[in-house]
Amino acid sequence: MSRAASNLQIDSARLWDTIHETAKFGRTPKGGVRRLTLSAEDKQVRDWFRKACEGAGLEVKVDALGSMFALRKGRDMSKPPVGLGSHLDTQPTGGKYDGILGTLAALEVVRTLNDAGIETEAPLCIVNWTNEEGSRFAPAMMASAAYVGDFTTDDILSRKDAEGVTVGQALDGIGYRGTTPVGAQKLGSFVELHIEQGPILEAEHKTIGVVDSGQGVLWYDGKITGFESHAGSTPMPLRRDALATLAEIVLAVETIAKKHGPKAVGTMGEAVIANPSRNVIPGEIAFTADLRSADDAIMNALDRDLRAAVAEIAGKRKVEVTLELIWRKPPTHFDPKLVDAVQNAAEMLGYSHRRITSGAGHDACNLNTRIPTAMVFVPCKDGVSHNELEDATQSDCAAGANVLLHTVLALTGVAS
Ligand code: HGY
Ligand code: MN
Ligand code: MN
Repeated sequence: MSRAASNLQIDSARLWDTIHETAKFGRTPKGGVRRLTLSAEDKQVRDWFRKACEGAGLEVKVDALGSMFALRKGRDMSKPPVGLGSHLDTQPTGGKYDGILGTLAALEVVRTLNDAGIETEAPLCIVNWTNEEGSRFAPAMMASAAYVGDFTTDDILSRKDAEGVTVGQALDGIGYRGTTPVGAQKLGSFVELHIEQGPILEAEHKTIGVVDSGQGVLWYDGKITGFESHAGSTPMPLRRDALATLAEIVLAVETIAKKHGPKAVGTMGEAVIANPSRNVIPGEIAFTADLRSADDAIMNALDRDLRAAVAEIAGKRKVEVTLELIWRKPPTHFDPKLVDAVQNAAEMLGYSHRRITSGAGHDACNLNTRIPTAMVFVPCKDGVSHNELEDATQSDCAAGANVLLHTVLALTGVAS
């Protein structure tokens, strides 16, 4: 690689500015970002991103699920592009960095190559994946999952949010149902920069996480059907209380996750009481459960134990509980060669680093099922994410972007 390329560093201030400039799209009073996928705020940041990519000389295409692909030509266009990027949608109580850092660092990599007049051998393609978060529409990482063939485009287009709006309608609503078929934009490999969203790197004073694996994910939709009745006149032994049932299930999820820990976690993030009233015993509740482990066998044990606990609680309380496994994402083992390329870049740049497993799911975990993929982590403050307090330092973001830059250059090769 030429001396100019090997000494290349991104423009830290410019990256930092873009992170804080785009944070205004969906900014919350607490300083977070609420930018649900395919919302008006998502449109704002997508429009900004398209303009910035075109301003950097990239050709932007949008696929049928709204994922955005921004292509930088290479000397040899017969080679598949090296992909880099992440997502721009956020959780309802999201922060400025989750997904955004990886997508904007990819733009910064291109801007840095442009400033240096460097042409890569293979082309590059920046990607903003639609609906990584899975908060408004399930499952998470849905567009990259469709890209690798886990779901059909039509299946994903028909997914509905809590208001009954489909993905297709939401895409049309913001003008991002693209004409490129899902999967048509080929990628030869993919590298994603992301904040760790956990406490390890910060606790160990490591700048870079060389991500070699990722937890598997189990998502369930559940429904409890008990019996509405009078809060005052119904004797306790006669009640079929859906909310008391839910309370037991929540504690069962916690107990099961702890039983299989430390390589297991369990969360019940949503519960909706139908027709709630303070003096009516709840009769119907919809809920969701999210269980994860980096170990396939533990995932199976989590599923088995959850089903057994739900059946036992339902029987004891004489209520009906349905539990549907709507998404099973096996654990991820990233491509060893690409993981080594990330580690080599961190070493060449002199950053402290360590191998790490991702607790969170990422689009890279889907891409990895089809093409060589790796991830780069940087610390976030107190390991906090999916919270408006999410924070990171400019120097760590720059370090991650530099590792992304040099990992990508190792994959594309430098023509001039
Ligand atoms: O759920 C996840 O792990 C990701 O943050 N969407
Ligand atoms: Mn993310
Ligand atoms: Mn997230």
